[in-house]
This record gives sequence, structure tokens and C-alpha cells, in this order.
Amino acid sequence: MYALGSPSVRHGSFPPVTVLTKKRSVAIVVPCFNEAARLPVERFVAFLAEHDDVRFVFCDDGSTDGTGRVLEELVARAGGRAEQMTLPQNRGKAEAVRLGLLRALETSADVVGYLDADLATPLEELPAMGAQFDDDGVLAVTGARIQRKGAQIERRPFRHYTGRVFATAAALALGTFYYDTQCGAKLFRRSPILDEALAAPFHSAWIFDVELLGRLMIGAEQGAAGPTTIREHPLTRWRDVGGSKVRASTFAKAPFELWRLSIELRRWRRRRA
Ligand SMILES: Nc1nc2c(ncn2[C@@H]2O[C@H](COP(=O)(O)OP(=O)(O)O)[C@@H](O)[C@H]2O)c(=O)[nH]1
Ligand SMILES: [Mg+2]
Repeated sequence: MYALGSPSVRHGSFPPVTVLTKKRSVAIVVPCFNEAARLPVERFVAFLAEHDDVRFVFCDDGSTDGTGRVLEELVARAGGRAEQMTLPQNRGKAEAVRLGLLRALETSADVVGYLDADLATPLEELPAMGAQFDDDGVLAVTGARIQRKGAQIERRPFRHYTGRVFATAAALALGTFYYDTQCGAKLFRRSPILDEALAAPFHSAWIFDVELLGRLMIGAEQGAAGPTTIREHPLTRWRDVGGSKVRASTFAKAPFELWRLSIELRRWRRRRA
């Protein structure tokens, strides 16, 4: 067993040695909408067996394909460190993630977060992301899919290039540099700024990640107590998994959604000031 927040090294047959000493507990929300055929149950179970400081909150968002039964099996094999939340009707990823994070904050976890059910971001990326919280000023760590030598970022060219255009527009809407707002892997430290950011449903469905980051940045700017640094973590591996539920029409709506979001964030800033 070794700690999620502390990458470990193995020395021959000796037990793993923790390199970084700050151990913390992490609760990760996995939004699931009709994931019965895709959910990599074995990978979740194996990861839980190796990391005793992590738990998962699977949020079944009104699935109609038997996802609930697959999750029941997973939860039964998780040694008490996975739970299933069931929303009777489909509320969309944004609300499923928000409700899941609120549930995760009811546990004793120091860090909460979310991750796509298809494990496009592999679970093995989490320890390095979690280790970033060793710096007490860090509020959030988000995965960044940066194509570069030495990394395996497998993304279809269409998604890559539309993603780059969107990311640039999202950074402009946020008024800051941000490489990749849309990666499905994000971690947050328990803090008053996070509580505020999750207090009300998001206005945007598909680009709620940008809205959440915007709310956190506004909280930090307005001097709320606690950690304020948001870090992007360049992933070593990421893979576009087939079976996506995002329709091509969604990309067409992106500019309009971003415009609406910048108005909404201005309102949020005024309300909190
Ligand atoms: N709760 C919820 N999750 C969804 C919905 N649509 C997609 N997801 C989840 O969002 C994650 C990413 O979905 P995916 O279809 O792989 O999108 P893509 O990788 O961005 O193309 C997965 O965990 C899905 O189960 C939805 O309507 N509700
Ligand atoms: Mg996916």
C-alpha cells in the first residue's frame, strides 16, 4: 500500500518507500452516463487495492443501460472505498459532478476531484497530480493534455485542433492563460473557495469546467481564505477512448456558450464582491 499523494519507489523485495511524506486522503467523483459497456471495473479495483488513501464516488446519472448493476459489482469489490450515487433522472455531467463533489466533501477527504469513467486519463496519473498538494498554497490541480516528446497523448486530429481553438477561447473568457480547461481529470483541495464555487448549479452544461475554474479564480481574487493557486499538470498519458457521448453539434455551440459564460462570470464576480 502506498499513498496517492506520495509517489513511491520500490526497492527489490522491500516494501515501498514513501518519497514525499505528506499523506492525504482523496475522494474522486466519476460521472457515469450509460457506461455499462465501457467502465473499466478491473482497473478501478486494482487501483483501490494499491492505494489505501483513495475512494471513489460513482455518480450514475439516470443511466438506462445497466450501469447501476455494473457499479454495484464494483462497489462490492472496493473494500468500502467506493460508493454509488444514483440520480433517478439524467441531470447532465455538470450537475452530476457538482453533486458528486458535494458528497465527496462530506467524507473526510482532504482533496476531492473528478475523472472521466472511460479512464481517458489513466488512474496512474493521479499520484503525481495528488503530490502537487504537498505545496500548501495549491487549491486545484488540473490535467493538461500537452502533445510533446516523451508523452503519450493520443487524441484524434479533429478533437485536438478543435480543442486547441476552444482552449484559447476559454482562456480569453477566463482572462488568464490556461492551456487545457477541458481535460476530465481535476483535483481540488477542501477549502472555503471550493465550497463557494460549488454552492450553486453551473449555468453551462458542456463547459462547466471553465465555469468552475472561473468561480475558483474569482474566489481567489476576492481574497477568500485558504489556498489559491491553480496548477495545470502536464499528463504523461492520455487516450481518446471510443464511445464518446459528446455530439459534433456541441462544438458548434461552443462560441455561444463561452460568450454566455463570460457574462455569467461577470455576474458571479459582482454578486460575490
Ligand atoms: N453524469 C453525466 N455524465 C456524463 C454525461 N455525458 C457524459 N458523461 C460522462 O462524462 C465523462 C466523459 O464522457 P465522454 O462521453 O467520454 O466524453 P468525451 O471524452 O469528452 O468525448 C464520462 O465519465 C461520461 O460518463 C451525462 O449526461 N451525465
Ligand atoms: Mg471520453
